[in-house]
Amino acid sequence: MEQYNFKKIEKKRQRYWEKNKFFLAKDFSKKPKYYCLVEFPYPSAEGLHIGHTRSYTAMDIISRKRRMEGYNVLFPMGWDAFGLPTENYALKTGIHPKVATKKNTDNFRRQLKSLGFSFDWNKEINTTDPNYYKWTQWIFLQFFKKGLAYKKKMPINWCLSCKIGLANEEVVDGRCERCGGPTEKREKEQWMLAITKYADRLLKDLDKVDYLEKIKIQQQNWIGKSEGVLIKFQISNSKFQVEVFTTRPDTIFGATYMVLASEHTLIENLKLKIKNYEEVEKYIKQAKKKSELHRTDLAKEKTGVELKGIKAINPATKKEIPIFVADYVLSSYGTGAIMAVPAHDERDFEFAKKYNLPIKRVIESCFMTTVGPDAVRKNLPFVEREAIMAIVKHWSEDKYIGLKWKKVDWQTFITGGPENNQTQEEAAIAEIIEETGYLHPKLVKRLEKVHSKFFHVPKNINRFAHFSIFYFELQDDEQKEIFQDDQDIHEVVWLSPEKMEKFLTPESHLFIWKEFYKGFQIYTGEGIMVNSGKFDGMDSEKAKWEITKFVGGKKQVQYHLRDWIFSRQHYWGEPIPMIHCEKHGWQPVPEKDLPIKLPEVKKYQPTDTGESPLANIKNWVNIKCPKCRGSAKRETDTMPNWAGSSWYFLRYADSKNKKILADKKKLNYWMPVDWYNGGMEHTTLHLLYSRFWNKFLYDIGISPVTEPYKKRTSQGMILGEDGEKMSKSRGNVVNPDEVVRNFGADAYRLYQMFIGPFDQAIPWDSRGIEGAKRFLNKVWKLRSKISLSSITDTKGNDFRKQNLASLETLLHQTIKKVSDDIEEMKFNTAISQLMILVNAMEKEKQLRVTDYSLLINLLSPFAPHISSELAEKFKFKIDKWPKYDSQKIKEKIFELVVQINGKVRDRFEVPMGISQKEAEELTLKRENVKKYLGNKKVKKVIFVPNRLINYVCS
Ligand code: ANZ
Repeated sequence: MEQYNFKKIEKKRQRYWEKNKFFLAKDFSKKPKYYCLVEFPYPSAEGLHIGHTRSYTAMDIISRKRRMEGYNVLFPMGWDAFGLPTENYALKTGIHPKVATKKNTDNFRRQLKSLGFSFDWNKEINTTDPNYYKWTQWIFLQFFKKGLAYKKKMPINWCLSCKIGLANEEVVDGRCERCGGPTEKREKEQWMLAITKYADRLLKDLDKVDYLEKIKIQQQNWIGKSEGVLIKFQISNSKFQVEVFTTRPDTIFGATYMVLASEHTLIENLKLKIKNYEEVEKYIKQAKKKSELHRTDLAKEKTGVELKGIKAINPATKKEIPIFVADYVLSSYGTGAIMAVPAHDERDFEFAKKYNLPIKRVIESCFMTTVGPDAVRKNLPFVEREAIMAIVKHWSEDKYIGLKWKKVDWQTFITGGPENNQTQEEAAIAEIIEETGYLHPKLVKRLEKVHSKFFHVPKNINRFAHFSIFYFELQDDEQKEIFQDDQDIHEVVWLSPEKMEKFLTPESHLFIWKEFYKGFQIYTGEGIMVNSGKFDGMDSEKAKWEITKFVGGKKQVQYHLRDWIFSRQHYWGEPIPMIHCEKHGWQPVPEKDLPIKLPEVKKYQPTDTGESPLANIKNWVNIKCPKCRGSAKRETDTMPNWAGSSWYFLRYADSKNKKILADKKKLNYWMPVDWYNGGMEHTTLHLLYSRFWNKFLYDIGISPVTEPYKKRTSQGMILGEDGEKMSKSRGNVVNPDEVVRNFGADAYRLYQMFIGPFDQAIPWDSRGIEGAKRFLNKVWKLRSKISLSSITDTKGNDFRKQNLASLETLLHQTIKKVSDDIEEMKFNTAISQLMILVNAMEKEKQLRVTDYSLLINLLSPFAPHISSELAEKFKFKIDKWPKYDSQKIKEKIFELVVQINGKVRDRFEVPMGISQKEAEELTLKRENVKKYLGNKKVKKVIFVPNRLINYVCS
């Protein structure tokens, strides 16, 4: 039989779609609008990557489904075409980036079309087109006018081989992300965009959008809102003060030293007083070479140098403390200086251990149980109590007593509470004797107090216990008998230190054990104040603000997000439309002069001073000041890669407009984007930058919405067959063109969606694509079974009654599953369900054309070419998404209850409507029924159709 000829058919269908303008998004329509967006690609010379097409196929499926559901869909495509590889290519070959870009975009467009994506090509945009970047420049001018674009000297990462400034995220392990060459820090005047002014709104408005939870969390972390306080520390015998930013003012009594970032001005200011300045200077030079990520990495060994000759005064204890310079403190965060509290901060702890600095506990730990039988009950108040805990050692071995509770899943030390006039020590001894019978414990040591909040199961209360902790050694093995009551509650076990660590269930007991056996344990949580003067005994959360007042600190909200360095010393980027006049400083290019086009250059090499190659074109650079007409110079820096993609979703609404960024009415109609899918690697930068630009454009009345994307999802990566990231150097890249040539676009699309869960990284498997092709051939072959007219076979029987599990149920189940799965991006399970349906259809002798058309409609978003061809052949349409009938979904089976003398002995599923005879036949084969009937004589059988069967026996 004829095989599905994808080569012929796919081309034919693509021509048909194009001719009939099927994917045109109409501005304004009676239909509801739906805006589907995928990240537009950087048109590299290598052509389309398989990673691109995973996202595009997914959103093409959504777009096609939405059209069938009656939406007016906008699904656009364009080119994010500024970027370093094209510039590097120009450097090597002398070919103008414009020429290379044209060639690459033509290739990308051809590839995308060959895959049958339903993009509306009328909306195509290109960020390197002056008609487009005119508006990128215009937006920059608006930022400048509102004071949100400013110039600042910044330490930037400098790539020694590309000779260009890099953003932090473009430096990986101290090397340039693009060329892999070494980088160093340099100070340079840069244009900055004040994204931090929008930090709070960017954070808060995450509540308004439907993003995958992991995406929201990444955005929150990147913004990194931190509420703390600023506190000033006086430098002894000097007029200088150093201000620190801390989120834990409650720990200030434990601040035993202070650390400055290498760039801190105090070092320069007190140069003459610092006795070991040379050593300090050497250290600072080294630190500059390290990236921020490297410097703040918890696992990296801490280094630093003390500033000998100067001291700071802790404003709480009034004591002098040493000052260090260390690279784990960053100049770009907070104030670039910290008070170090080694007892309660991990990095400070590491540092203090290494340099032998005092570690002073000022917060007693407090543990709250949140899971398990002793989890604190939310609605109950706490009953506070002084309590004791005892660690008891064996009289001759290195073993310790643990209590294994019998009624609850608890494994603890000996605990209890002082009664009447008992001292804590007496109480501890009494508990030991009571609970273990051992008569001669000797107190060896008292440990630090620990507090614990838990639900006391036996007493049925929320307990807030303040444990005094004692360490005893048994003098001998003399033991009295333990009361039965105590024996019923718990069992006494002897444990080696290793076993003890695994044995203890409450976190607080484990903490105590580690502190006892391994030494000082750092504690970073909230707790009860200690060693803090008048604040002792206070809850640390409350003490935060009391202490802030006490030391004259002030509240401060800090963000990890930094302002965006917006200058690059490239050629192939949008020129920044600014003019510098000696008299009038930075002046914006008049809007009527936009776009400032990229001039032709002879050499794409950056200048030796690190300026962009534009700096060499004197007749372009030299210009009149727009204010005084005096001589002035153009800015020669260009914008970063991220500029054009920060607002492209708006331009799609009106991509050809020459007068304004986009027509207001069209923006009102299309915005916001209803569903945006893209890579997780763009979650923190592109997503945040574009949300920021949109908010700004909203503020100045351009964008109609405060949030550009209603919904954001993300795909996993497709790896090479070897399970590694696809890369040219590994030789594991799958070329989409080749796959389309050998298997067809439909098989490619189908396989890509079937390969595994959409959000997970999955290796490509060339056998898998064969399977996809076979499946499509099966669908194609089903044609021979189609009966166009009747549902009866030649003998006049309704052939659909031939199978009990009727196709109808499966069809409706499939409609439901495929519909739901597409919405949840579970494309792989949707396809599995289609496969089940096709297998069932293969077993039928004949198929109704209406049933076949349902299958093809459901398949059409995944494999649109074959579906469209079959629809034409059998004269049905692909224009309505199938609906299921919830009645028909229900399996036509029920659970038959089997009773013997009125007692339920079995239940199992049988087809609806079976007769008593059929039910008896089936039940008598069942093991349970056989067992309970045994040799009994059945006197009577009661059968309730579609419910139960009861054997009445003698
Ligand atoms: C004392 C302290 C005690 C701190 C303690 C923490 C725990 P987030 O939450 O990220 O804002 N810090 C402040 N500025 C810093 C800088 N420039 N470089 C490195 N570390 C810096 O973190 C705030 C905490 O990070 C601050 O609170 C400070 O250490 C440290 F038990 O102050 B903390």
